[in-house]
Amino acid sequence: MSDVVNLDIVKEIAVVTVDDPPVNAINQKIRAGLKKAFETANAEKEVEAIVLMCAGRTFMAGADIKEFDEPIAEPGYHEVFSIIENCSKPVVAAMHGTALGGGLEAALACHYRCAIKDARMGLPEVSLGIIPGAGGSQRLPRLIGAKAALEFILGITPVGAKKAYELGILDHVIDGDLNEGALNYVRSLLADAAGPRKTSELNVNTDGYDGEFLAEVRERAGRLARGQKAPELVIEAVNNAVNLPFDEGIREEKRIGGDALVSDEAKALRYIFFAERQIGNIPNLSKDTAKIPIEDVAILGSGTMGGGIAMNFANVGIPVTIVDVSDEALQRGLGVIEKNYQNTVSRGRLAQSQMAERLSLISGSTDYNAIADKDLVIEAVFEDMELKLRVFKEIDGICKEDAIIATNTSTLNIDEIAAVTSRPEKVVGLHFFSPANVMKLLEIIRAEKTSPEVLATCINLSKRIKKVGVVAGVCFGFIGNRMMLEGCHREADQMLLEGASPEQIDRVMYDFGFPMGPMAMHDMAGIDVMHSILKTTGKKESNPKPYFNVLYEVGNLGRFGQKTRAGFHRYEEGSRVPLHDPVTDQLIIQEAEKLGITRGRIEDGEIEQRFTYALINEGAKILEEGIAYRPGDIDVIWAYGYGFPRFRGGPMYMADQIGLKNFYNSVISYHDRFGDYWTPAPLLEQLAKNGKTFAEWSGA
Ligand code: 3H9
Repeated sequence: MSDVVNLDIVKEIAVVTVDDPPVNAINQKIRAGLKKAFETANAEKEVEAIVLMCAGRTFMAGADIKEFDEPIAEPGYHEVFSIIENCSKPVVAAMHGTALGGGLEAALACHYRCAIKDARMGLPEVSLGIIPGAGGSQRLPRLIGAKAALEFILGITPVGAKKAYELGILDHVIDGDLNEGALNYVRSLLADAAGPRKTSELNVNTDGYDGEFLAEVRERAGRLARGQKAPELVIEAVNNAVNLPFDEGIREEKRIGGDALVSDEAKALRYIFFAERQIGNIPNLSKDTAKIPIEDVAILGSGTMGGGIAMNFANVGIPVTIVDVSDEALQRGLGVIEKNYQNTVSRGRLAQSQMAERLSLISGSTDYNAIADKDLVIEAVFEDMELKLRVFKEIDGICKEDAIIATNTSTLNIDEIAAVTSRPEKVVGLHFFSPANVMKLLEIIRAEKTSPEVLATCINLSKRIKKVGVVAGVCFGFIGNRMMLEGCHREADQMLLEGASPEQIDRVMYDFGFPMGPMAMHDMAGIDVMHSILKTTGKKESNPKPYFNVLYEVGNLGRFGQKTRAGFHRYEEGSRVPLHDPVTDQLIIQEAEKLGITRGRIEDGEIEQRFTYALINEGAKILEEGIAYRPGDIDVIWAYGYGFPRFRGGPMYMADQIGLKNFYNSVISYHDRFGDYWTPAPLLEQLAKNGKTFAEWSGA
C-alpha cells in the first residue's frame, strides 16, 4: 500500500497497519498511506470490517511534531480521519503502547475502539501549546461528554486502558495478544451485526458542564499551566462542540488549532520537547558503549537528600542500603522515608502493598562495610570538602574494585574528590535536586577522568529511575547552580541594594512564570547553605563587590529562611507563606549605605530583564567552556530543576528569540552602568557580531 502503511485482507477483515518506527508519529506519508488503505479496503466487496492498528512498540503516538514548523502537507488530518469515519463498514481501532494526540484522534474517528490492557491513551497537546486539532476537540466531547472531555484534555497525563474503558473511550479491553484479541473483537461485532457508528453523529452530553465547572477548570488551569494560552483555547473548542454542529465545530477547530500551532508558546514547547530528547547524545558515547550492571546501591548519609535519593531506587525495584554513622540519624532518616510513602498512600497515589514492597527494598546500616559489595555508592553527606575527601578516601578502600562511586555535591570540585581515590575513572557526580524523590532533574557530572562506561551507565541509570539526566562538566555549581548563583541570584541581591524589595523581585519573577521568586526560594532552600558557601569558598573575596552582600548579612543574623521562620521574608508558625519583614528592609538600607549605594526605584521591567539576562550571560560562558554540550541541555536543566517556564523554552532559547545582537547591546549597557561583572561572555559577543544564534552555533 505504502512503505509505512500496510493493508492485509484476511478473509472478511481488512487490517490496516501503520509501521513507521520508532513511535508511528503521523507524518504526510502515513496520512497518504491511511487515505489510500481505507479507500481501498472500503471499496473491496468481500471486506466486512476494517481494523486500524500499528506495528512496533506503540500505536500512533501523535502527529509528527517535526512537521509543525511548516504548513501541514496534504492530505490533512481532517480529510483522512473523515475518510476513516465515513467508511460504510465498521472500523475498529486496536491500540497498544501509547495512543496519544493525533493517534488517539485517529482512533476517535473509528467506529469502535479496543486496546490491550497495558496501553495508555491521552491528548497531551496542551503540553505542546496546542489543542487536539485533528478532530479530537469535537469528537471526544461527543463520545464521553463535554465535562469528561475537558477534564481529559486538560489533564494531559495519559490514562490506562481500564480508565479509558470507564470513561467510554474504549469499547473493549483485550487481555492477551493484540492481533488475536482485535480480530476476535471484530468478529464478535460482525456476529452482532454491529454497523458503522460515527462519533461525529453522537449528541454531546453536557451534564455538569456549567459555569461553576468552567470556573473551577479555569482556576486549575491557571495554576497548572500559568502563563499559557492553550488551556483557554481548549475550553473555546470544547464549548464549540457543545454549541455548534460537528462540521462548524471542525471549521473552528482548524482555525483555533492552526493559530495555536504557530504561536510563540507552541514553538517554545516544541523546542523544549526535542531538547529533552537530545540530552543523551554525548560525544564519544554510543549505544554500544559498555554499561556497568547496577543491581545494588548504597547511599551514604540518611538526611533529607540521602533518603530522597534512596526512594528513587526502591521505586523502580533496585535494592538500596542507607549508611549513616549515627544510628539515631539513620532511624530518623528511615522514618522520614516511611512517612513520605505513607503520605503518597493516603493521597491514593500508591497502594499499601506497593509501599510495603518499596520499603522492603530499603535497608539501613551504621557500618561502612555494608557498601563493600554494592555496584554504585552515592555519597550524600554534608556539603563540606574536607568531610567529602575523608569519606571518599575511606570508601575507596572498602568498595569492590569495579564499583562506581558518585558524589551528590552541588557545588564542589569533583576532580579533587576523584583524586583522593585509586579509581578516578569510576568517580562521577550525581547531583540530585531537592526533594530528590520528587524533582525530575539529575545533573550527571563528568569529571576529568570519568570513563565513558561510567558516564554511559549513569545516563542509562537516570532513565531507569525516571529522571531527566543531563551531563555537565566540572565547575563551581555545575550548570544549574552556577547560572543561578553567579547569574540571576547575584543580580537579585544587587537589585535589593539598589532599591528593589524582596517582595517586588519575587512578584516580578513569579509573574514571569517561575513557581516562586528568588528570595522566597532562598528562604525555602535554606540560606545557611549559601551562607556557608560564601564563608568557606573564598567566593565573596574573589568576586567583584558587592557579591551577595544582602544574603550574607541575612545569614549572619541566623535568619536561614523558612526553617528559622525568618530569612528575606518572615513566616508564621507552621506556615510557608512569605510575609513582609521590616527587619530585612532595615538591613538592606544599612548595607546599601555602607557600600555608598544610593537607593531608588527600579521598574519591574528592568528587574525581569536584569534577572534573566544575567542568567543567560552566565549560560553563554558555560557553553563556551564546554561545561554544557548544547544550549538545549541548559534549557532542559532550567525547566526541570528551577521551574523556568517551559512556554518560554528556556533561557538560551529565549536569548535567541530576543536576538543575540539586541541581547548583547543590553548586556553592554548594563556593563557600562554596573561594571565588570556584567562583561558579556566572549561567545555571546562573537555570535552577536556575526548575526548568529546559540542554536546555529550548537548545530555547527
Ligand atoms: C498532536 O498529535 C497534534 C494533533 O492533535 C493535531 C495535529 C494538527 N513527533 O520520547 P522518546 C520521537 S501533537 C515526532 O525518546 P519514549 C522522539 O523525538 C503530538 N517525533 O521515547 C524520539 O526521536 P529520536 C501529541 C516524535 O519511549 C523517538 O520518537 N503526541 C514524536 O521515552 C522516541 O521518543 C505527543 O505529544 C512525535 N509526536 O517515549 C507524544 N513522539 O529517537 C510525544 C516521539 O530521534 N511523545 N518522537 O530522539 C512522547 O510522549 C514519547 O515520545 C512517547 C515515547 C511516550 C511516545
